[in-house]
Amino acid sequence: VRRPVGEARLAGAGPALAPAVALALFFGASCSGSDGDGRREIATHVDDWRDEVIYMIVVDRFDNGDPGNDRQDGIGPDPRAAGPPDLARWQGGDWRGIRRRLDYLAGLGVTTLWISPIVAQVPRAERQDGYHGYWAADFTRLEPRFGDQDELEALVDDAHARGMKVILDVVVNHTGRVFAYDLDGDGAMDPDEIEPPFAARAPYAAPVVWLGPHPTLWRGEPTAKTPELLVLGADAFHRRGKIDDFSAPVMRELGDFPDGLRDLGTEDGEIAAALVDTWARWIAETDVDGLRLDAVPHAAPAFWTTFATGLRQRLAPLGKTKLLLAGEVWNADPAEQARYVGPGGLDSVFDFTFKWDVLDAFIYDGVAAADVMARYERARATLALSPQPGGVGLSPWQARIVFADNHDLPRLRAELDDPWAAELAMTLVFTVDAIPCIYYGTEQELDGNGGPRSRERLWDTGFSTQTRMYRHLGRLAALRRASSALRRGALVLRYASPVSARSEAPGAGLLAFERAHGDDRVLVVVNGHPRTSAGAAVPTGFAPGSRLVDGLGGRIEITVGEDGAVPVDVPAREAWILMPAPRRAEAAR
Ligand SMILES: [Ca+2]
Ligand SMILES: [Ca+2]
Ligand SMILES: [Ca+2]
Repeated sequence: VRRPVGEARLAGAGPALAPAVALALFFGASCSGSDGDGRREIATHVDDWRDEVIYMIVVDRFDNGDPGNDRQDGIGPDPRAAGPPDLARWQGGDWRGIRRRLDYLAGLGVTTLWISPIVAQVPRAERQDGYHGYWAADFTRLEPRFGDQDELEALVDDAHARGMKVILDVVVNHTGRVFAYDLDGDGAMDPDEIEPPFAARAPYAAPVVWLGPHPTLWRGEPTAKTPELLVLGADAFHRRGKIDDFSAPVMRELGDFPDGLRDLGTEDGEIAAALVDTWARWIAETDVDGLRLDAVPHAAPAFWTTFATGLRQRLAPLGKTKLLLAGEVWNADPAEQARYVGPGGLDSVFDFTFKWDVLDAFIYDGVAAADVMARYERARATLALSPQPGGVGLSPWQARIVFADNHDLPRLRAELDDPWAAELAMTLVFTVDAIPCIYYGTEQELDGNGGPRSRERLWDTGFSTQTRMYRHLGRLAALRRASSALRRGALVLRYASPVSARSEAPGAGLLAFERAHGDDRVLVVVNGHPRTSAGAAVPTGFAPGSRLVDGLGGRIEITVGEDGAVPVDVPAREAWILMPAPRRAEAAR
């Protein structure tokens, strides 16, 4: 039972690090896939994560499969409301909605669903709702607007039945606004008690006002039938007030996220262990294949080693290996990303270096291909670390996830409303040596410009499979399926123009790289120039005399010269994926 923010009840800042431990009834285990003890069997469903195409879903915005769960406790979309939807508020999407669109996703070539957080939310604040899922009210209950546990398990089972995997989005750094700082001690939340300034030396001494029930974590083995609850009191949180400088290290780790989210004491041994137990249990109950971890730099690096190692140790004996642990490190500096993928840490990061310093720089800003590829090489050298023991079996570089936009950024088409530029960006996402990720709605050419505006309701589009971008992404995914080089081959740079992609010099904007795996080899040639074609003789690893064609369907046919080079002249903002002629017929099948 959750109360809306504002209906406060008072609780002292008691000794909550020795919290009340309560017994909770075991969730009714799903009938499907149970091992006879009532426990669901879990397994590893992935071979090599580099073979995957990830699709990120904001559950509230994808499809509404059950209007009956939209409103809870009087909070949710108003079916009588007229006019355009208020995208800062709940819209009604749910797990059943995703489940009924798996054909649409398979047609796009998606193999892994990354779904926004699943746990119960603080439903409403002044300016927005918890529709996005990043405002946990409790870690041991599911958000009822998204469905119940049977719905979540059914989604995972249906995905697995067609070879798709599911990644859960997880926030451990903070909860939603579960309490206010009661600075004046009047037992109620006042406006200046939501985000008090950062306290550099010690937690606020004032008591807190709880705005709903205390959040809970589970403790114990993930398969225990009667898990213990760890009830989080005020002392489980840092209580330092607001982060107003995200570059200040202490504030970054101990402060509250904007809008009054509450920073959890993840360095505390008991809390860290319970976070491991809680997420091991959710994975054991749902059989999901990986976690996307939110706000990684806001918890201490040592916490992530505890969390990652703990999950692997608990889940491997149950049959769940190759669990992907991929962190959101909101930083273009590869050295910052590398802090969290050292020995025993996370498997992978979302590659913000690629997004900002390579893709955006090259396509949006016209930075010379040679300069962006120098940044790429620096990132490669920094993240070429060992695979995690018991992890996914790939180095952090091989397992990193690349993207052109996401739920926290303006959409691709908002930043540059040019379908050719958008296609070029997605071609690079699908052809560099990383796991590609599509933000939902890219295939419908949505153009929301950041915040709730770029978390549109996908069902308003009608789920057409005939848009230009849907077909482009489908082709790219088919090429990856057909080519182990595109999935697993190392990247070898073959040509990078040293001049700006806005310059009129010959070859300006040209970038070419090759990927090879076994006998399979492809050459990707890209022109980032918005107006003029770019040509050069590009060295290749193909045998002289080989005939190459464009896997993307362009009417290109090129013969490799005696010196192994190919002459190319690529039109403005176009890309070719060159491969031996017979392979094109294979890829098209
Ligand atoms: Ca619904
Ligand atoms: Ca007060
Ligand atoms: Ca923190």
